[in-house]
Amino acid sequence: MKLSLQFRSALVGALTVAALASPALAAKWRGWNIHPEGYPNTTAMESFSKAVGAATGGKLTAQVYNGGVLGAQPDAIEQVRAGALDFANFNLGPMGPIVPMTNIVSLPFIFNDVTQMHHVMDGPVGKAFSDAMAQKGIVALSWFDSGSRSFYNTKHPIYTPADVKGLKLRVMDNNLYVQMVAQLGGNATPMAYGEVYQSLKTGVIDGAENNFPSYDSSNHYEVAKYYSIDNHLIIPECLCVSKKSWDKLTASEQAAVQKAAIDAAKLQRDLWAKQEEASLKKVEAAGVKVNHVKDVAAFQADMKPIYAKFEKENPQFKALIEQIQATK
Ligand code: GTR
Repeated sequence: MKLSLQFRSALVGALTVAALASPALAAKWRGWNIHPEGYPNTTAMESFSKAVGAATGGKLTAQVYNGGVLGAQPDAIEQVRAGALDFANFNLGPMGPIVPMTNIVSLPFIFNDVTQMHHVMDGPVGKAFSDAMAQKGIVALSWFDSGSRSFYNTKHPIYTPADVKGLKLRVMDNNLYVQMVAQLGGNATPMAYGEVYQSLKTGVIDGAENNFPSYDSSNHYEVAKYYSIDNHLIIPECLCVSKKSWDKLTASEQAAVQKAAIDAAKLQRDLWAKQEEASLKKVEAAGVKVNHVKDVAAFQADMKPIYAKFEKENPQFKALIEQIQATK
């Protein structure tokens, strides 16, 4: 009895390895990543690539191209949908125009803190988002951290909404951010991430908004020396796979890729927390003036019309918004 059980489990083990090592088709996946070497997301994407190769005995290879060399984020999202790219680390900000439900996380101040965002994304709301994304051809396998975003600029610290007045600020490609800056009296310019450094340097824009690790790794801190913490956006990111590529995998390959994505997200979240501190120290040492805005409530109050408009135009998302707000 004992022997036959051992034999059974050895057989199951051997079958699993055989299944993983024999995909329906050998495939070479290409992945999009906007960040440079050493950034937490890059390290996590590289570990995902390695794990996928190892788990499939090299039949499925997943090569990630870093630094945004495969193009700007909105284009990359379209390419993943079309199956021209196989996987990516996307921010849900530029996902909004394609998957309207994900616009909910682009409502300024929707999350109080990162812990609440985790609880939301790891629960039913996260599941609703991934279902909506899958319908648009994007399979979200795990959620990465992206900290919280605040404004930085070349002119002066921002303490009150009045300090935003007249500033030309770069935003990601989503009309909600244009509205957000307009509500504070600034002028928003949607622009590709890769163009921001030069635009800050030449004065085409006065500022932008991002988390500390991106402000650091993009070198924006070298040219825009005032970083003012208001934490207006806490946007989750995904490790996503093209549905076209995903559907070609066997069930056991999908399980292996899913596990690699969950492991990559755990690694990313660990590295993220450390990187936030390291980047803050680095930019301060480089002469950046970091300040907290005086009254976050004043910024939040200015966002009320955005919520009213969004809720009027998207009554179908009311319940989800309330679910998020009720999550601790
Ligand atoms: C970063 C994010 C990128 C990209 C970038 C941007 O924080 O990780 O995916 O969205 O911001 O501002 O374009």
